Amino acid sequence: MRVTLACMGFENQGVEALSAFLKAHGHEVALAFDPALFDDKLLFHEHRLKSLFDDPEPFAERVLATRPDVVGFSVFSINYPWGRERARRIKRRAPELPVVFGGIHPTLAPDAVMSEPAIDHVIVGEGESALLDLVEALGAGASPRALPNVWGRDADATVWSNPVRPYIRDLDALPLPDKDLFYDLDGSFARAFQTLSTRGCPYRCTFCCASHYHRLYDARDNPIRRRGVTTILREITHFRARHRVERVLFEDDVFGNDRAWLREFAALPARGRAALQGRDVSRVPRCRVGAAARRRRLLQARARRPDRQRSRAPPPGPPREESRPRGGGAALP
Ligand code: B12
Ligand code: SF4
Repeated sequence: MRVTLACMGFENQGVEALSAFLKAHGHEVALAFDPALFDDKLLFHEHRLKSLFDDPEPFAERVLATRPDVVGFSVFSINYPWGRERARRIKRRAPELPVVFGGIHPTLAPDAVMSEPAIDHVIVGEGESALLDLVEALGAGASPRALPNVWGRDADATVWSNPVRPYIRDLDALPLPDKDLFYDLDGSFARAFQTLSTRGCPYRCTFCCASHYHRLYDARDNPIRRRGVTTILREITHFRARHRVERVLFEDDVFGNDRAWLREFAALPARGRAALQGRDVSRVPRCRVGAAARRRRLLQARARRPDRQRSRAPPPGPPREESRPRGGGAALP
């Protein structure tokens, strides 16, 4: 089967994982990438210029030109409307072509996504095996009605759904991500090499959608899974040999919260000089909790360095007028 995966704005590790998995099982994958000029939902938004470039029709044509048997959209909440609009255009031109949505937004709100008639299936949670099963069922003309993680719609428009299968525990058994999908399109994607050392987050911050996974999956199924240091090294070495990698960015929700793993990882530059020498390896503080912890550590480090503290202290002398307590009241402790 030929699957076209569609996404916008940025390199997408979910798409890379799905593509690698489908290809490892003998399917063909094409990428339909929309750079979403002037409205990439993160860095650049310029309304007037955006309206010049934001035409869903050519994108739908591009998807159909790849001659897919199945089209999959990967979306967050913020770019779901982008995907929905393009799915509508595709459906208008090719009503029989199955359109599947996956990613964090369909995982959080599958019923809302399924209420869109242009979308035939939603896959919630981890997508590798679920998408493979769905593609193979569709290819064989079999019913996808009982496939775990998969949502769909009957002929009478009744929406059906299935519980999820367990998490993939052994991340090292997965094929390396298909980064060439993006790198062949634009080599500059490789410069900031995005990777992950884990999947999932063990915490349940109420404001964060990562906590939803604790509700979606069996409570006994620990969401955090870790890749081996050797696998990560193999991945970086593999892509560095083919592309110009300048920085390595770890996009984990929680990075390095396992000390034994971290010790092994810390020894990685010594072990893998060919892969990392002279490279800038950083952990992107995606997670606000991670960022807050980092800030706390910085403050603690600063507190231990009195010279730094002094340089930030207000100049000697009486307090400036505006910083005195107002109304003659006592200063708060
Ligand atoms: C890396 C990352 C980024 C990168 C890359 C984004 C990208 N386009 O991929 C950058 C820095 C660019 C980024 C930007 C933003 N991000 Co971000 N990002 C992440 C992060 C940390 C990791 C995502 C990842 O690569 N996961 C690893 C892959 C393997 O997993 P996955 O993506 O979930 O994919 C699996 C399944 O979801 C499923 N799947 C995914 N796609 C599809 C498609 C189909 C067809 C199927 C069947 C299945 C499927 O199968 C995949 C394999 O199992 C997540 C947090 C997280 N843990 O998910 C936040 C997260 C996705 N980001 C978030 C947000 C809010 C943003 C921004 C909107 C931030 C902003 N503007 O302030 C922008 C959006 C930019 C854009 N246009 O995409 C939120 C999304 C919340 C929501 N409800 O949508 C998250 C969940 C963080 C959070 N906890 O709040 N982000
Ligand atoms: S905010 Fe961070 S620590 Fe909290 S649930 Fe989300 S990803 Fe996990």
